[in-house]
Amino acid sequence: QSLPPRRIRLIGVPLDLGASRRGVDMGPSAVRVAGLEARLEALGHVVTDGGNISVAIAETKTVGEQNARYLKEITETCTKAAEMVVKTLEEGMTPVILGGDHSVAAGSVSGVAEFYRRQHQKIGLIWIDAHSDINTPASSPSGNVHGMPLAALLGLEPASLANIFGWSPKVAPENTVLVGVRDIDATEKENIKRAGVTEVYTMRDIDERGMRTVMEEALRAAGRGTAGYHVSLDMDWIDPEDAPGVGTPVRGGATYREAHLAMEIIADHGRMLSFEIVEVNPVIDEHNRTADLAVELISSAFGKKIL
Ligand code: 5AB
Ligand code: MN
Ligand code: MN
Ligand code: MN
Repeated sequence: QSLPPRRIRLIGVPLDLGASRRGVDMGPSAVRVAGLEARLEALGHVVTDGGNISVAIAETKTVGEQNARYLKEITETCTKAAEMVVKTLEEGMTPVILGGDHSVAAGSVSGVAEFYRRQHQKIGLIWIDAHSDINTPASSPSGNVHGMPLAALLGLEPASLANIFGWSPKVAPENTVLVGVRDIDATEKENIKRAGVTEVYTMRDIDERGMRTVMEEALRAAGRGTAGYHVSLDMDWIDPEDAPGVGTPVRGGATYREAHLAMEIIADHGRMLSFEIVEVNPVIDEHNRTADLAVELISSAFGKKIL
């Protein structure tokens, strides 16, 4: 349609070690089965499926430290994902990462940041989620690493995730934007301050000011002085009525239409560098509805228009 066609590489990361509910490792498969490649190609994009990054399974590993469970294995997987993202960008393609639990973002965002750093450019980050994912091992109530990737990317902890490619932070706080949050741990509020993130748009902001205004402000902040931004979309952002297949559902999320509008606005702005969809859990989904919605939202972010 109206957006210039892109060359897209799908990168599956069947990781569930970061979450306590099992099954998000089947997320990449569910999103593929829902027809992602064909839907993106119907929009004029050229899509190659890069397959999956290899991931350890819980049954063959030990938990490690209880305050950051499976951190070693998660770091290995995130590092591989980061390298694949760099390679994809070097080849002139747009990475679309299919999670997996949200800890994969520590890898994908590191990859995008590394690629642009080599060109002396910064990147922005749009974090769309019911949660703020800014716990550290010390602050986490669960020890689940999928609640920590944003802390790592902003240069807090876990250190092994923060230091992928040997440097940190991967994103500046002023270019990091949270959208749709509604369940933030008390300890995370401290970490948001500590990291210096001010661009936090809660569900209340969306209720009061509307998705349009919120997205315009969010994209402006993420885009200021950067090459563009990575979009990290946690499906639990959407109301569980429409996206039941997620491990940590929270009532009061974005509606079907609001979610589409946000993606359409991202497409209109044309500055998205890479995209990722995480936390689709087929084990608790209803007839693949959440994966179907994920495909619809990715299509909107890549230029699908009603007319
Ligand atoms: B998700 C919680 N804050 O740290 C924690 O789904 C939930 O990637 C984290 O946003 C949710 O365990 C992680 C209570
Ligand atoms: Mn193809
Ligand atoms: Mn998340
Ligand atoms: Mn979440």
